[in-house]
Amino acid sequence: MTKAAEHEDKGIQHITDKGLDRDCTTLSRHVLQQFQGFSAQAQDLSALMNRIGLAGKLVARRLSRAGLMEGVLGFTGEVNVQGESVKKMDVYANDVFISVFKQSGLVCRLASEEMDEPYYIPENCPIGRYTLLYDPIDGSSNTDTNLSLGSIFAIRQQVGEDSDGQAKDLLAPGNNQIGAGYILYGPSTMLVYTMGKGVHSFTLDPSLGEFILTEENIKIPDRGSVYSVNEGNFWQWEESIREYIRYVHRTEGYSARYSGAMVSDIHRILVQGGVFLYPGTVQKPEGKLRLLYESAPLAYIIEQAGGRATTGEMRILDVVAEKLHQRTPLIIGSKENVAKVESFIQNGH
Ligand code: AHM
Ligand code: MG
Repeated sequence: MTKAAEHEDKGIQHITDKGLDRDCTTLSRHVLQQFQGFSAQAQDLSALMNRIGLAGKLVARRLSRAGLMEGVLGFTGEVNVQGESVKKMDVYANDVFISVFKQSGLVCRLASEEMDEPYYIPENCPIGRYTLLYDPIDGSSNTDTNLSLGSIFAIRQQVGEDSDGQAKDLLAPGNNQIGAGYILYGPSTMLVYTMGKGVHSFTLDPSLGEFILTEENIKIPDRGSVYSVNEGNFWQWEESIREYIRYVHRTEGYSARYSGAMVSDIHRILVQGGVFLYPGTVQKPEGKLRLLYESAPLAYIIEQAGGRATTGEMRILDVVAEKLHQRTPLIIGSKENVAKVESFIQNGH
């Protein structure tokens, strides 16, 4: 009996390497295929996504060895523009995105959760037509306990000259994003993106150092059993949100899942259905999450997959920002689940 037959005999299942069984599609090649050609824009966006992938690999590499290195975990002692304590990983990941885009020639401006003002790369500006908005580490509170984290990004085309350096064009609605996505640092590192032609996921193969296509044209289920919200905030919410949660508690078939990193929670919902909520509170009606580099890119992904994202009052992608770090309530996920929350907000039931 051969070794394989012996294993089969013992009921040991063989783990096959999916990548070997089919043509490996890398991230940059996939972007080119999306645009069916080698136009200048297709090449720019392919190079840009490749750079985002590189930033993801650098962050993933550091996270995977965090417990073995000095100076990776914990706080810096600084407070950012949002009034939140900054972690060392927030600073590292923010700098990683800056350094990979410095060499890209494509991006003139970067705007992130960790920087008060947009960061200009003057040497790229004469030719760099794009702006990258990003949250370098989503779910920072998970950093020191080896739990899932994310990065979120949006790509926008620069409009006009931006001569006063105020980047006012970035305040335009999320409909103006030309690409968006996230990187999920979980048991494996995944990158999910859209350029308005469906939602596609990639898994980092660490031995190749490449993001390889995992699933194309992902569709979110119309309804799911998961509701994902920080119920510790119950006492601070408007009555309509409390009523929705009471409804969930008395209805069969719901499961609570909340990880502290919305990239994880929303990825679960993208794949299995359900709803993620970060509502405003009575004291802070705009909630916690930032519109331009958290809510809007995730809304673009979820809408492209057939789901919905709203503030409770209006579609996230229609919101016009007043400032770069504007916050917004977020209700996002499967169509039917989002409609149910909306109904509680708008009609009380
Ligand atoms: P961060 O980018 O500063 O980490 O904040 C965003 C995160 C989300 O990922 C997560 O859903 C939420 O904040 C958790 O906040 P809370 O601890 O208030 O539930
Ligand atoms: Mg964040």
